[in-house]
Amino acid sequence: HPILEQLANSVIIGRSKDAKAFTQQALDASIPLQQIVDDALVRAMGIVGEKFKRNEIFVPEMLVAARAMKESMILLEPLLAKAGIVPKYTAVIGTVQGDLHDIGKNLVAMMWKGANFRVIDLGTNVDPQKFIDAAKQHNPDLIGLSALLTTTMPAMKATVAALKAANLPKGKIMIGGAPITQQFADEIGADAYTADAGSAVEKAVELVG
Ligand code: B1M
Repeated sequence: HPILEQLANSVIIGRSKDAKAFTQQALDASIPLQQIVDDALVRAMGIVGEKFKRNEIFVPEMLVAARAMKESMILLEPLLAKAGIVPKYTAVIGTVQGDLHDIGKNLVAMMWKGANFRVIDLGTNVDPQKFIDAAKQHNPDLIGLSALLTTTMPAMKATVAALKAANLPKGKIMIGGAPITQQFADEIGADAYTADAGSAVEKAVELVG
């Protein structure tokens, strides 16, 4: 649909006002809610993730795209809730204990939302027990851990160990952050490592799908 095409484009280039206006137009044209979400928003954030991965855009562009998506979601969310349309998957995310960096974690969380995940963001400096409590409460399909400091990598290891020991019914563990590597993920038994927010969304869909 041409309106969805325009909505997707305004999200990709991060024009919040346009995103809001095209969302309203799509609603006025009676385009089904799920179609607006899937064909415009999820698709747009997928493209944004791809561009980011290929270094065609950088953090600021990604942030404005996420903000444009948020503007659209402000209009859609109450209608989606009323129609009983809920995100298919749930994710819990947080920055590990001792670590206060949250820009990368927030980007990953926003991209996951763009892929139609319900995201419970525990914030920064999250101790292992808090991850476990949240996992028990929300029964997530995916648990994301972020660490930006070499000194908080042991906290990440401890959190993964604690989550495994908690014997949760489900919940794949994804880790990331500047000092993290695939080798470290293998060492501590995380289910996945991704290097950037674009791959984090691709991998998330692959892990839970
Ligand atoms: Co800090 N800091 N910092 N800092 N800081 C770094 C990380 C550092 C590399 C700077 C340096 O010295 N060159 C260094 C770490 C050195 C090391 O450990 N080897 C460092 C240090 C030392 C510190 C302090 C200790 C400084 C001090 O007080 N002496 C202190 C620690 C505080 C603490 O956490 N306890 C500290 C504090 C801070 C600020 C508060 C000032 C601020 C954070 C603000 C905030 O986050 N709200 C800050 C910042 C901004 C940085 C730098 C400059 C930028 C980090 C960032 O946001 N990058 C950073 C240096 C640098 O990287 N250039 C630095 C942008 C962001 C989009 O990237 O977070 O890597 P990133 O996320 C990426 C990927 O890693 C991945 O996707 C994201 C998007 O592509 N990713 C995931 C991240 N999480 C993921 C999770 C996933 C998957 C992918 O799955 C769940």
